[in-house]
Parts: sequence; C-alpha cells; structure tokens
Amino acid sequence: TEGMHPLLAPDNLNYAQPSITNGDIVTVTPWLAPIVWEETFDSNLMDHIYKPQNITISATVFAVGKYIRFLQDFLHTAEQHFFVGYNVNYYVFTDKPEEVPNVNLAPNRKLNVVSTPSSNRWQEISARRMELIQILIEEKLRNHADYIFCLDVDSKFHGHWGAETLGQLVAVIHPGYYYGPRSGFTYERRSKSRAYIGEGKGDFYYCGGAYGGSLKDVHALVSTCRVNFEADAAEGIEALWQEESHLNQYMWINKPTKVLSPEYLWQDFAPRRPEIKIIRFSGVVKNYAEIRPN
Ligand code: UD2
Repeated sequence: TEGMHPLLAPDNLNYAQPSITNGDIVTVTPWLAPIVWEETFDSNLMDHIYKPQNITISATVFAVGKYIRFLQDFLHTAEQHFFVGYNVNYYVFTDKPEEVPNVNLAPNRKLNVVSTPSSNRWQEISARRMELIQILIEEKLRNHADYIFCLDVDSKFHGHWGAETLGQLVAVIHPGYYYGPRSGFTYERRSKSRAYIGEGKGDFYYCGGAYGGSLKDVHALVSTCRVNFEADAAEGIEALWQEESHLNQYMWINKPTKVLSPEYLWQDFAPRRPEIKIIRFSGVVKNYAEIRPN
C-alpha cells in the first residue's frame, strides 16, 4: 500500500541485537530512527517548529470497569505535562460514562467519551483496544487529528511529554527489558501464533501501554494487530501478552520511525539505573487481583 513501511524479511535476516545503552545512552537505532532521551532534544526549539503547524494530537485511554478510578489522575497530570499548549483531544473509552470525572482542561483541549462494552476478561478489554482505536480513526479522526497516542489509563505523567515524541510510527521501550539479551524478552515464542518472534530475532521489547504516530501509521498498526489477534483467537490461541505481543511482532517487521526511551513509560518494579534522568510517565502500582474483573 502507498506510504506503508517496506516489509522486511526478518526470518532470513540475522543481525546483532540493538541496544539503547552502551556505557552511555544510544540515541539512534541500527535502522536510523532516533531514540529519545532527556538531553537529546531542545523543547523550545521543537515547539518553535511544531506549534506554528497548529497540529492536533488525539490521545486514547480506556477506563473500563474499576479502571475508571485511574482516570482523574491520568487526565489531571496529562493537563500538566502532555503536549501542553497544543490542540489535544482525549478519547476516553468507558462502560461508565456517568463516572468520567470533571477535569479542568486548558483551552484547545477537549474530552470525548466513547461508550464501550465491558467484558469479564481483562485480556479481552486490553486486546479489544486495537479494534476500537481502528474504528475511532476510521469514523471520527480522519481529517480531525494529525497524530495519535494510545495510552494505558493506570498511569500518570510526572514530566514533559511533547513534540519530541512526534513521528510516523512511535514505540516506547519497556523499562523492564531495555538492557539484557533479547532471549529474555517476553515475546510470543509459539510459532503457531501470529505474534511469534523466534529466538535470536527482534529488536527491543516495546510497551503495549504507550504507542503512537501519524493517523495513517497507527491505523495500519492497530488494524494489522487486530486481524492477527482475531485470527489467532479463531485457532484457539491467545498471545502471551495479548495485543502487546502483536504490537512487538508488528514493530519488528515495520520498524518504528522514532523510539522513546523508558522515560516515557516507567514501572515501579524496574530497577532505576543511572541513564534514567527523568521519569515522564509511569504505571501506577495496582493490585491486579482486586482491580481486574476476573
Ligand atoms: C501490560 C501493558 C498493557 C497491555 C497488557 C497486556 C504497559 C504499561 N502495560 O499491562 O498496555 O499491553 O500488558 O494485555 O505496557 N483496562 C481497563 N479495564 C480492565 C482491564 C484493562 O480499562 O478491567 C485497560 C486500561 O486502560 C489499562 C489497559 O487496559 O491501562 C491495560 O491493562 P492492564 O493495565 O491491566 O495491563 P498490564 O498492567 O498487564
């Protein structure tokens, strides 16, 4: 298709595992995509380039079932740190529209509520996001947004997240797997799944909790992952980490044009190493047994 990333043939291609630390930080991938870290960009300069373009950024967030409780902090901190000064449209997917909190939004920022069915399986809620984002892009966003970011709701912003993250296809490296060999990544290893990545293959382990890019590229990502997830399901297989596994397989074949360091989605359980100078966005510690529907 016009404008799509070239399809690589990863199974016939062997190369050394890329790394984002190397004694120092590494700021470019072996396919020449920037890796964004603190001190690699100048925010004022980025704003000087992007603000005059009057771009609109959409952010999707799912708050289904008990996860509605995370929405207030998510939105409140996003107002302080996420694309401050830009046109931002939040799309909140929830089965409890009446419980969406009233958060004061800056001018040029809007909140849209999308009614979403619940499910008894958290795996399904998480994975169905791909389908619902695909539909959102097709039905609502075309011609109404330039970029989109898809974010986990059980998280908060603590630092600047702005124009330095813009790109066609943007992925965030998972904080638990940014060092160490790819043999330890939790990729889907069963070859009957469409999310399969074989031993000695793959680039990074990316988060399912934050990704984005241009509408066109994110549409290609979510629709491909959805088709693959559903085709697996029809054969009775669910990838180890649901849509996160499919996202990793997609990003391996269609290399991201920009990679964000784990500053952009930290988790408390990850050991804090010296290269992490700032945490911009991080997962909230939660009691899985209590919060999930099953
Ligand atoms: C990881 C990923 C997550 C997803 C999942 C695999 C990160 C930080 N998180 O997190 O994105 O790929 O693995 O499926 O990379 N949700 C609801 N209601 C529910 C359950 C989930 O709204 O009852 C939504 C909510 O927006 C939540 C997201 O789905 O943030 C992901 O679910 P999770 O946070 O329970 O998944 P987790 O922590 O295993």
